[in-house]
Amino acid sequence: MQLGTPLSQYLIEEQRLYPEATGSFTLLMNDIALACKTISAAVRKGALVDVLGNAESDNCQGEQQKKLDIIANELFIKNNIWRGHIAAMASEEMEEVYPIPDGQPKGKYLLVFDPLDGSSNIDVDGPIGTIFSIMRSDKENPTEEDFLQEGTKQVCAGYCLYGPATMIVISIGHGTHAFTLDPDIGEFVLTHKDIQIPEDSAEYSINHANRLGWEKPMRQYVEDREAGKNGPKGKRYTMRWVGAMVMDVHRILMRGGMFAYPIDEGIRAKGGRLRLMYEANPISFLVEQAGGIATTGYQRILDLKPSGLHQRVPVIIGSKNEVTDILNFHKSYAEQNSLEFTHKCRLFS
Ligand code: AFP
Repeated sequence: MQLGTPLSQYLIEEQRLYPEATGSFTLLMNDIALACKTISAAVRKGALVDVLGNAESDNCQGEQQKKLDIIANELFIKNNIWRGHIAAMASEEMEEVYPIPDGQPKGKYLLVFDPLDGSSNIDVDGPIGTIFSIMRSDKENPTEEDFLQEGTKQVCAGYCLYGPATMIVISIGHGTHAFTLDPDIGEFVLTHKDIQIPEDSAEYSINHANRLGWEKPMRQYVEDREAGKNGPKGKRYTMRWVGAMVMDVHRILMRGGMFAYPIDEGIRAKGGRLRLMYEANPISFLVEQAGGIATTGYQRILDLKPSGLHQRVPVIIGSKNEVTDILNFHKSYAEQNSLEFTHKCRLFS
């Protein structure tokens, strides 16, 4: 596949690898791309079309909704509901599964999404994105239980980043590829083929304000990096934090690094900060397909059996050698404190 290939062509060529394919997945992906272009258009106009600011509602997790959260959620539903490729949807903004209404054709896929990740950046003109995950369904009327599949079962994972350029990054299990929206032709074109996250890096991304609540392994990692040239790595590190996971992860896909939203005492009761089904799983799939590691510190994220649509988990992802150091700290900590540690990693020292 050459750089410059349109997303629609990439999808059809992938479809041809499977003679039994009906084309339903290809069409679903085109619908998702259209939804992302529509959201991108609303994001670009910003204050000009009154899409900034708070809505007069909270989402199902008690978080203040932004107008764009609601608009993006509705655009995603509107672009995907009528085509007949989906059995049901679920989103950060909706408490329960959103069924395809009776009378509309239903398909064999489940679509889970965070319509607008990084909402706190909306009003400051910062980067934001949409994250999505597609799984299979063998039911005509799927329930929440049918959505609770391990991340390894995702058929496709991706995000759309609304940054200086709009980019869609996807993996259908054959590497991670990025397509940039060419506004002149209205099409996503392949600009980053088979992304490989560098194994080493001198950049990490974490909300330092939570530091006092972190567990010892995460504090140990950050203290080592803060020590710079005098630390065990013998080099100076840089810290970057955008507050939108899509952007912090995109940087890692482009040039390596480590991103973490680890467990801390302030969020332990909730299980973590980031949501498993529409944040951690799709992002972990993309990262692993690009040669990186994704873990809770103790378990591989993609192996977790979800317990609910809105379950939260600790997330530590990125360059192999950085994340392996963190895993080694967790492994020792788990041994000392009789905690379960199951993440298998061939790089363990
Ligand atoms: P939203 O999904 O509510 O927009 O939150 C964004 C996010 O889940 C993730 O993208 C960021 O990394 C993280 O929250 C930032 O959280 P804090 O800045 O509050 O620590």
